[in-house]
Amino acid sequence: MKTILVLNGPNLNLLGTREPAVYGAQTLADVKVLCEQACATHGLKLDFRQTNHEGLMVDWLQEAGAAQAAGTLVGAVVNAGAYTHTSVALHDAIKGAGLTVIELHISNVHAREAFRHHSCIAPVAKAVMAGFGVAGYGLAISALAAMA
Ligand code: CA2
Repeated sequence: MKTILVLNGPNLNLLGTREPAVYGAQTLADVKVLCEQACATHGLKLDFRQTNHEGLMVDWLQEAGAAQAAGTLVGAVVNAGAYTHTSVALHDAIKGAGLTVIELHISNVHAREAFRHHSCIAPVAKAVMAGFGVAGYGLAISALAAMA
């Protein structure tokens, strides 16, 4: 059974505690359950992670690239949070690892502040999803499953 990595970046541990108008009321634990159900539907295993640390995201992306190359991982759904808009390190990690990534945002970043319109990750992502709320995680997993 192959695995899908769902990787969440900074502040996403706060999901459901503040800004419900932007991010909804569901917690990250709720999102994990949603992802587990989506993976189970497609006969896939889930590896669900969150960190506030950019370097740890780089480490995990490198490991995921190696797992994909070894045939045990389909790819990754990555919500890099604010690092999306700033991190050349994440861009380089995804590119260097040869990892299949779906960039995901809960909110429609293009309907928000201008600084959220640029993504360092989009050029090295297979696809980009934004604005579907947390339901986007399930949609992204289905899209990756179709590539398994
Ligand atoms: O819409 C998304 O998923 C974002 O990736 C979320 C990031 C933001 O910096 C991106 O521009 C768009 C922020 C995640 C912070 O999440 C919070 C949730 C509840 C309370 C506080 C922060």
